[in-house]
Amino acid sequence: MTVLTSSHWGVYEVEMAAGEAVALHPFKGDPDPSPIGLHMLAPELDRVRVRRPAIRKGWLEGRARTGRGHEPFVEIPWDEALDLVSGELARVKAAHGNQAIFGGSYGWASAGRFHHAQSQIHRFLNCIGGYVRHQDSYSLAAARVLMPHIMAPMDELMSSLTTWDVLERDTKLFVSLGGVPAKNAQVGAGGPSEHRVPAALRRMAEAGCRFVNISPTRDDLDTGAEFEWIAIRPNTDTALLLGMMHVLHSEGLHDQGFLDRCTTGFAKFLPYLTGAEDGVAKTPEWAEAICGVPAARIASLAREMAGTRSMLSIAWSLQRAHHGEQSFWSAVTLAAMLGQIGLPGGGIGVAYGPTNGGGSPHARFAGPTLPQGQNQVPDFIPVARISDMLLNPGAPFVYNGTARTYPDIKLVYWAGGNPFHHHQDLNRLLRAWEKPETIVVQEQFWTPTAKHADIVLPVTTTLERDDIGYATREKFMVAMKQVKRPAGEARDDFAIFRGLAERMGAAEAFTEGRDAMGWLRVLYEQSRIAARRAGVTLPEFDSFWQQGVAEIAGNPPAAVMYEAFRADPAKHPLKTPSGKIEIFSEKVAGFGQDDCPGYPVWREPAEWLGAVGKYPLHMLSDQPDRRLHSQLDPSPWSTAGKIQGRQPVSMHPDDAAARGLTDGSVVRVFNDRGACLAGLRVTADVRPGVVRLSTGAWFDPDPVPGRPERHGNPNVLTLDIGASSLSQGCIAQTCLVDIEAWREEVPRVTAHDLPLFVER
Ligand SMILES: Nc1nc2c(c(=O)[nH]1)N[C@H]1C(S)=C(S)[C@@H](COP(=O)(O)OP(=O)(O)OC[C@H]3O[C@@H](n4cnc5c(=O)[nH]c(N)nc54)[C@H](O)[C@@H]3O)O[C@H]1N2
Ligand SMILES: Nc1nc2c(c(=O)[nH]1)N[C@H]1C(S)=C(S)[C@@H](COP(=O)(O)OP(=O)(O)OC[C@H]3O[C@@H](n4cnc5c(=O)[nH]c(N)nc54)[C@H](O)[C@@H]3O)O[C@H]1N2
Ligand SMILES: [Mo]
Repeated sequence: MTVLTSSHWGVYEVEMAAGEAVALHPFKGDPDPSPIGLHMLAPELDRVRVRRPAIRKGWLEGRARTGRGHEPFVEIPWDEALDLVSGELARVKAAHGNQAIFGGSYGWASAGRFHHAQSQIHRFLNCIGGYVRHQDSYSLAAARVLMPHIMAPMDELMSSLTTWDVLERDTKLFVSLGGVPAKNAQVGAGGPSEHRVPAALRRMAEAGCRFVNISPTRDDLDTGAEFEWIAIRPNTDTALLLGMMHVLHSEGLHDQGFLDRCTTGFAKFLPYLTGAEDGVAKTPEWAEAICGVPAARIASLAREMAGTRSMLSIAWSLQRAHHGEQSFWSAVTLAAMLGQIGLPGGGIGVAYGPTNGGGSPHARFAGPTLPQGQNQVPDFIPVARISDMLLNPGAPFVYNGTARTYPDIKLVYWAGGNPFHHHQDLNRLLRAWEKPETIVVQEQFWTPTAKHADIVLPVTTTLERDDIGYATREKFMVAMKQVKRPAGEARDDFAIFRGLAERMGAAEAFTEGRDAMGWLRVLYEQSRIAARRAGVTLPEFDSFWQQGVAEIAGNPPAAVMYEAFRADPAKHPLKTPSGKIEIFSEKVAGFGQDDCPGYPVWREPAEWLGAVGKYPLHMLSDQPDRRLHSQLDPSPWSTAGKIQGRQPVSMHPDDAAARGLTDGSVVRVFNDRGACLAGLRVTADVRPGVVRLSTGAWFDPDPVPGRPERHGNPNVLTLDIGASSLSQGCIAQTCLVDIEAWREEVPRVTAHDLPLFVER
C-alpha cells in the first residue's frame, strides 16, 4: 500500500523504510505533478528547522523591545515556554484587554484541514476572550471588497468559473490579462491532486481557440502554440479596457439587450466613457497614451471580441495595485457590454490560472473545517494595514464605507504566516515591529519572521502528524498519515494551544475533550454529509483512513457560469443590491470616495511608467515558480533557480544594455524605500521598462545600516499604502525602481543560517 501525503503543491507518494519516510515520488493519479514538493525531505530544509522553544535573550532577561532580529536566542524546556507564553497572554489581557492582542496571523501555512494553523490560532484566541483580526487577503483584497457590490463574492466567482471542457468546445478567442501562468496553477490551498491547467490550454489551442495575452511579461501563457503578446504597461489595463469599451459603444457593437436585462447603471457610466462628463473621451488614442498599446490594436481587439465567442480572464495581480479595484470593475463592464456572460465559452473569468482550482469539473462541497468559535473583540484591520496599525494606534481609517480606528496592540501572535515575506516596505515593517511589547511566533523553520520574534515555538510539518488533505473542487481527499518523527521537540499547533489553554482554564472549550484523531473523525464525518448533499459519496472514516485516499466521484455536468442568471435574472438574481451586474453602484457611490467612485474609472497609480520621476523601471513582484511564497526557499529546487545565490531579476535586453549590465551578474535594485541585491536575467520576455523580481527569497537585511538586503527580496522596495479607501488592499505591483551594477564585494547570503543560540 502506498502512503500518500498532500501539500499546497499537490499530492505525493511517500516511500517508507522502517516506519520512516525516506523519499517522495510524484503521485501517479496526477497527470502533471509539481516538482516543488518533491524536496520536502531535503536535508537543507531539515537543517533550518526550529527544534526547541527559543526566547530572545533581551526579552528573557528584561522584556527589552529592542534587539529583535539581531539578538541571540536562549533555548528553554517546553513547560517553561508554555508558562511564559500563557503568563504573557494573561498579563496583556488583564492590563489592556483582548483588544491589545493581534492574532490576525495571515498566511498560507500548510495543507491539512485540521492542523490548519489559522483555524487553530483563531479558535484558541477566541477561547481566551478574542483578538484583533484581519479582513480579506493579500491575494485579493481590492476584488474581495469590490466584487460583492457589483457582481458576487470572489469565492463564488472563483468556484463557479465556466469549466475547461466548455471552453475547449466553445471559446474561439481567449483574452488574458496577466496570462494563465502554469507556474501559479501548480498551487492550490489544501492540495491540488490533479494538475489540469497546462493540458487544458493545450486542448483549447488544438481545438482552434486563438489566444491573446495582454501582460507586461510574455511567459505567463503557454498554450503549446503561437499566440499574440500585447506588452502592456503595468497598472494601466483599466485605460485599455475603457478604450475597448469606447469602440464598442461608438460602433454600436455593444449588446444593449444584455445591458438592459442583466445589468444596471450603464447610462450613468456612459457620460464618463464618452467624455460628456469630464471632457475626455476614453478613445483608443486616449488609452494608447496611457497603456502603450497601439490604438488600432485596441480598436481591432474590441471588434474581434464582439465578433466571436470570447472569454476574458483577468489575473489577480491586476488588482494587487493602486486603484486595483478599477481593473476588475472595467473588465466586468467590458464583458457586460460584450453580452456573452452566461453563454458557453464566453464572458469573464476571475481568473483561470492563479491556482489549479478554477474551471475544475469536480463537485463543490465544504471540506473538513475546524470551527473557530466566536470572537468577542470587534476590532479588525484590512489585512495589509499591519504597519499602519502598529505605528499609529488610535488613528482613523476607512474601509468599505465605514470609519474605524486602529487598535493599540501590545502582543502579536503569529502561526502559519511570514509577514517578513508578505508585507510591503519591509524597512517600514521593521520600525512598526519594534512597537509591540511581545511577539510570539509558531514556526517550522527559522524564517525571517521567526528570527524577528521574542518567543519562537517549534511546530511539526505535515509529514510529522496525521491530517486530512482536501482542496475545493479537487479530485481526491487524502489521508495524510504521519510518516516521520517530529524534528527535535516540535509539537503540533493543536498541542501547543492545548497546553496554553490548559494553563488558562480554557482546555475544555478548546479541545471539547478530543485529541487530534478524535477531531479528524468528527470533521471528516461533517464533510461527508456536505459531500452527500452535493451528490458525492465518501466512504466512512475508518475505511477512508485505511484506504488512504477517497476519490470525489459523482461529478456535476459541465457548467457555464451564470447561465441561469442570464436566462432569467429575476428568478436567479445575483447577490448585489439590484440583483444584477452593477456598472454603476449606488452603494459604492454613496461612500463618496474619489479614489473609488460609483463606476469604473481610470485613476493614475501612485507610481507608474507614465509618471515623470526619478525611478524609470516598473518592478513586478509576481509569484515564484519554484516555491509557494517563501515556503521551502532553502530547498535545492528553489536554490537551483537562483543566480549567485540570489533571486533573479528579469530585465529587457535594451534596458540592460543602456546600463551596461550583463546576464548572470549581481545588481542592486533600489528606490527611496530600500535596496536589494539580485541576480540579473536578461530576457525579451519582459516589456522594456519593466523588471520582474519574484517574491519569496527569505529577507536577509544587512546588519550595516544603509546596505542593501542581500537575497533579492522585492518587499524592501514595494509601497505600503492601500489600493484605495474602499479596500485598503495590498498594492505590491505598484512600484518604481532603478537598477545598477553592484561593484563592491558580493556579500554572503545569510538568510538560511540559523540564529545564534546562547546559554542563559
Ligand atoms: N511583493 C509582493 N508581496 C506579496 C505578494 C506579491 O504578489 N508581491 N503576494 C502576496 C500574497 S498573494 C500572499 S498570499 C502572501 C503570502 O504570504 P504568506 O502566506 O505569509 O507566505 P508563506 O511563505 O506561505 O508563509 C507561510 C508560513 O507558514 C509556515 N507554516 C507552514 N505550515 C505551518 C504549520 O502547520 N504551522 C505553523 N505554525 N506554521 C506553518 C511556513 O513555514 C511559512 O513560513 O504574500 C503576499 N506578498
Ligand atoms: N508557484 C506558485 N504559485 C502560486 C503562488 C506561489 O507563491 N507560487 N501563490 C499563489 C497565491 S497566494 C496567489 S494569490 C496567486 C496569485 O495569482 P496572480 O496574482 O494572478 O499571480 P502573479 O504571478 O502575481 O501575476 C500573474 C501575472 O500577471 C502579470 N501582471 C502583473 N501586473 C500586471 C498588470 O498590471 N497588468 C497585466 N495585464 N498583467 C500584470 C505578471 O507579469 C504575471 O505574469 O498565485 C498562487 N500561485
Ligand atoms: Mo495570495
